[in-house]
Amino acid sequence: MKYEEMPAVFFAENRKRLLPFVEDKSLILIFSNNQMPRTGDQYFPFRQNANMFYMSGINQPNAILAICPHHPDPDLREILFVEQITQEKIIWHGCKHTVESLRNLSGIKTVLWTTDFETVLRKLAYHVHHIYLDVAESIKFHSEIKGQGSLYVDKIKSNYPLHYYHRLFPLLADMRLIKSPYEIEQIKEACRITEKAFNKVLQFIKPDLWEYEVEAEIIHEFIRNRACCAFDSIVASGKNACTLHYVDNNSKCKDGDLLLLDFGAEYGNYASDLSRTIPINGHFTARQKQIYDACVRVYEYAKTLFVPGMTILKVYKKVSIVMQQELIDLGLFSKADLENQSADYELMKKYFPHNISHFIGLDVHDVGSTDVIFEEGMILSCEPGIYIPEEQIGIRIETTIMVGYPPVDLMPNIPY
Ligand SMILES: [Mn+2]
Repeated sequence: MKYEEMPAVFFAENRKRLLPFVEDKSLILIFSNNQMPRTGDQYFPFRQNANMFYMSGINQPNAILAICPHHPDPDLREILFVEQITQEKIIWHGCKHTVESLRNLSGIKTVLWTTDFETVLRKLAYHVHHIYLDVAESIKFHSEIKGQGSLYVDKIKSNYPLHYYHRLFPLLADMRLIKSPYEIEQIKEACRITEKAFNKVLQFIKPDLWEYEVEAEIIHEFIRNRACCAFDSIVASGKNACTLHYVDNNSKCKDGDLLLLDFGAEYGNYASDLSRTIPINGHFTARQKQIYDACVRVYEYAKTLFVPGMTILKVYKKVSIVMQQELIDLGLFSKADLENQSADYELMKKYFPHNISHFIGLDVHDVGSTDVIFEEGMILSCEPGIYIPEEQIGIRIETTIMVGYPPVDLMPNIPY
């Protein structure tokens, strides 16, 4: 790995912290993400299942973590199954890990081959009543492709039909909400790298560049800082900024237009998320400045709301009141229009159609729903935007922020 590994004690603590939340006589199973085949003999770049990384630090496919806290054999209480390290694999791929280095990385003493999993599983299952399986869950996202855990579910359930089965995902999701000091350091590093890339863009940007040239500057800066993209970078000039997830990045940056950038470095599997909107020629028009300043006022107000006790939903409601007034002042609708709208926020959503925030962590849209009550150490985005397609203007300002009294902007030096 290019980045600094996190200490094994972090992963060991996570495993320990889970135990009070599971039944007595339990077995917990977490699976690596699969390699996703491309065509020919290639795979898409591998990215670990966030839960597997969180509990083991292991960044490779075909690995399984088994935790069986009350097993009579102490050597079987924590087991890491990994793909067998063979001489042939070493010739092709090098010796990325030894059994010893995997032990040091994860803090797990017992490292076995994944091919031994079914045999060992019998020894584990015999001593437990409950089996917790990690299957990815999301309110907003569903994939037809079966990932990691779900491929094992049917087989394990049919081999052990009389055990009690439980969802592991919600337990780990709750744990992942509050970031440990180790995680905060990783995210801060991701933010610092994002800042470097933005400063590069500020020096680089001028009329007639292509959006992909700007994107290339960002990626260049990420890689030379041992990071990658936490998500596909949005480099959207002019009217492209009104397409919220514009990632084509293949238009020319025109003199007089604005450029909306939404990107973030991922460092050691931890994400950051930044949006800035800049004038391509260095100068705002009067109207651009008027809309930009409105967005800045909403942004600065919104940032103060990331305090314990709030929720994303509560932040959204408070921000909406301020945003609605700004949109009225920009002449986009009137107070009377607002009183007559048929549904809450209907008019505002025309110009600010997305949410104000999401959790950030091992995934850029991390675990945590809009009704989770904020506690210190939670990390989120703060991202108001104003999009006016008829004026070909889209503006978003976003930072990565940590809940606290007062909230801590983790990108304090990035200008806006
Ligand atoms: Mn975001």
